[in-house]
Amino acid sequence: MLRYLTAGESHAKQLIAILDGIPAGIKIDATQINIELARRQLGFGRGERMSIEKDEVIILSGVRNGHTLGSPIALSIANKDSSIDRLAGITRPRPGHADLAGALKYDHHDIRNVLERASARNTATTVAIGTVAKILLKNFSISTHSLVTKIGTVEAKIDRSSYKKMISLAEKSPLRCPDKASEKKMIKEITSAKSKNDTIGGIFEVIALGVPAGLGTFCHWDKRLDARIAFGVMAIPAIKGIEFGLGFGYSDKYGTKVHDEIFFSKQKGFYRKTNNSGGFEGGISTGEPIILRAIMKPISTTRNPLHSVDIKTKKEVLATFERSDICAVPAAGVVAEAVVALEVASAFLEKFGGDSLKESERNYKNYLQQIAKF
Ligand code: EPS
Repeated sequence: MLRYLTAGESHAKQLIAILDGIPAGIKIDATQINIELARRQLGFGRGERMSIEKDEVIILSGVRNGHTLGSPIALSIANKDSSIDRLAGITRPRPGHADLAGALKYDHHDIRNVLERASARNTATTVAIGTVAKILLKNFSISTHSLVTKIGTVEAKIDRSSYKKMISLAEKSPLRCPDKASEKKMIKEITSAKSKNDTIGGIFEVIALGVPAGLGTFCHWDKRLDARIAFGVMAIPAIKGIEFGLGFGYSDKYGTKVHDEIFFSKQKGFYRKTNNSGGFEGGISTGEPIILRAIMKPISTTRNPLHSVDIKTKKEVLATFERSDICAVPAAGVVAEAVVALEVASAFLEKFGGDSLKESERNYKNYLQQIAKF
């Protein structure tokens, strides 16, 4: 099982993460993590902070001569903007942000003490540890990817005939959108939100390929893998909803029209021709790709501020404007890839053992043989 903790404020010296449970013997280097950190910083609609920071990880422990030791892996990312002690206090909470609820909860009379940790800046650490999970999964040909399917009112028309093509088109797009025509309209949508001093949200999709049947279980609520993934994705700032496969689309269709019928061939073993389940039945992976979509609300820091109340004077005011993004949906997709990798890797290690890579490989190979002979 994987466990992790993160620490760090948006403008503190460092962001820190400790990841426990990664097997010994996995080849790893900082460059791989830095590539993922850079992907998180991209996306049309990001704010000024992204041009200040160039996120780079330092591997502090758990790795020797480029290989994991099986001990906890500690990572740090330095903030170039580490002005936390010089930043002015804030008393005008932003609707939609953690500002007011956090101030009430912690008895903070300066909202800066809340927003510094509530900031989505912390997702850089999620991506860093998620990349370690991705590297582990790569040894077993399992990968996680993301793309943007909707920004504001613009919905992409996605050709789903090839995952490989979809993913490579998304990777080349500034909005992580595989449909060029919609990408243009999405850019317009974001530009228009910006010109109105507003922000805009959207929907991203995460796809996990190569996940074997049998991860997670129906036996306990907290062992259902789809539920664990949903927890992780909902914990990304600004995420308001998630669906797997056909998701909310199940509501208006007959059962006979939506359940993924079962087939068998000598080469493929058991397989499905559809994947409405999004890769899960009974909280267990089916062996089909895991497909989920999540909705990110518009960023709550708006240049055109909303009605609020000063927490000191109790007078009606306009909310504080803090430097922020206009749209961060593509970045949220990259963060969700990391979260899904962490949850899949965790369930994978629970099933196949996780002290050394060789041990997991041996157990995985045996399991695949068991399935092939079933
Ligand atoms: C972010 C860093 C933050 C914001 C944004 C995401 O940096 P700063 O507050 O210095 O501009 O740009 O954070 C939020 C959207 C938020 O709600 O806090 C990052 O690294 O992703």
